[in-house]
Amino acid sequence: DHNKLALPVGTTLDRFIMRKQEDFPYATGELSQLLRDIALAAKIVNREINRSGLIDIAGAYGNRNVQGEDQQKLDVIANIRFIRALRNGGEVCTIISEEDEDMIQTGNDQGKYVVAIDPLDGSSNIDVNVSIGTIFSIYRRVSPTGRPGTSADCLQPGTHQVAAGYVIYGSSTMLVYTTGNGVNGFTYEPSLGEFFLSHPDIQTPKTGAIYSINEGASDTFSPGVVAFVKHCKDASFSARYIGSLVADFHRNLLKGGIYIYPATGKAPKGKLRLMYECNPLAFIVEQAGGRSSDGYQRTLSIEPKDCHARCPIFIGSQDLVEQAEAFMAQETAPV
Ligand code: P6P
Repeated sequence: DHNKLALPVGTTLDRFIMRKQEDFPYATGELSQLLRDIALAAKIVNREINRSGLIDIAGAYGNRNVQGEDQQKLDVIANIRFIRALRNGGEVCTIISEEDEDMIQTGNDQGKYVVAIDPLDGSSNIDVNVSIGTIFSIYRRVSPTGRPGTSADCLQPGTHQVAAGYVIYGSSTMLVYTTGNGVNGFTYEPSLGEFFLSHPDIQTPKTGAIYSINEGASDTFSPGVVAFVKHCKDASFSARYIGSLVADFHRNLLKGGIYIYPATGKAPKGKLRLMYECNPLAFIVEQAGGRSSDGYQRTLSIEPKDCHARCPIFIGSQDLVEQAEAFMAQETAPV
């Protein structure tokens, strides 16, 4: 069918969005506009990041964000840019952001969508030129339009996502997203200011030989995690941990592998956030044929308790996540 009509590599993001919208007979273009708004903000943030070494904006901002972390100026700029783009686009009524404790009301009370976003994840990596990323998740609001969004609009399980994606600001800048019909990757050409389809219909390998986990915390890993990590070593896997979620995730998505941020002594519920880190990446990896859980439960079915809830994450190639889950199940099985 039309949807399976593969658009040629080199198609621009705009044309791709337009052609895909035609596949949705009742689409009225709001989601398409929303995706364009995100791409615009990504271009602006990309430019700021590439200049950050030159202009004195890379240093710590001084005040601390809700995460209690030093707020890098680029964090703040990225947050401002994405919120502004979503506000001006008019399609989004409410935003939850890693950078803000409370829901952000855009004033677009007629907006049908809610966005959860980590505007610049891995910001501690900015000063050392490591790849960083934006992660976003899009939901249809459940409350009636004509008034601001509610917490019920924001606290939906990951299975309710209508779209999710990330931008990786790396050796090249890419936008990777899904609307529930597969995953497509677009590479940014700064000289033209355009994203071009470079990775159509991404399928993550069913298995792999890369494991990504911060073994500095291994003394506090649960027995199931210790056993799975040993299994990876016995199988001569490569250990690859950049310490920047989007970069670690993107490499494993393309090459196969597993990324784990488990419960640790310092992070008893894991460190990563359900709404704007785990759920969007879980949607993407499932659409690419992979798997994501907290070790026991499918990430997408976790009921969010609050906007900034944390959860453990085991995400990547289906076989590896299933193997890790088997070790976690043994751990809880009566000895
Ligand atoms: P740790 C960066 O601060 C981040 O949120 C993710 O991008 C990254 O994967 C993780 O935390 C690294 O955490 O505890 O291993 O330094």
